[in-house]
Amino acid sequence: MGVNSGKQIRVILRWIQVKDKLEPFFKEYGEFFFRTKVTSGSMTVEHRLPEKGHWEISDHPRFSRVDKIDRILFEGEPGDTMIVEMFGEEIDTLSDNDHLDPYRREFSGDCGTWVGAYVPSDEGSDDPEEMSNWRLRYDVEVV
Ligand SMILES: [Ca+2]
Ligand SMILES: [Ca+2]
Ligand SMILES: [Ca+2]
Repeated sequence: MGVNSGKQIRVILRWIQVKDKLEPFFKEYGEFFFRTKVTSGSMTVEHRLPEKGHWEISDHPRFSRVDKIDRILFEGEPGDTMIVEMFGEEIDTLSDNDHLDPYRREFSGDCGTWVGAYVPSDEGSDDPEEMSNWRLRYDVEVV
């Protein structure tokens, strides 16, 4: 019996914001898609955002954020640990895609302690959710 047996958690991605469009200065936006991967216990759940195609995202502060994503990345019984990973790519046709910094956060122990909003700029200068070229928010809930 694991410490989290019989419990249910949910991980919900709220928004992402791109700080570098990874395109030449004369292009207004980049063509982005994201992959998410949450591993807990024997379960690994992956998603692509958007499901097909890409989002056009500028790095102008007014147009750099994809809001209200509200996508459930994981729902179920957690194991003793959980690893949340997210990857972003900017699609280029004449060269390899550009990559955003990979995101990773590990949780362990009682899943009650995992509950919260994981946001940029609440953990000082090396906040995991505040990366060099993008930032994000997701929530962990015990259902
Ligand atoms: Ca590019
Ligand atoms: Ca491009
Ligand atoms: Ca944070």
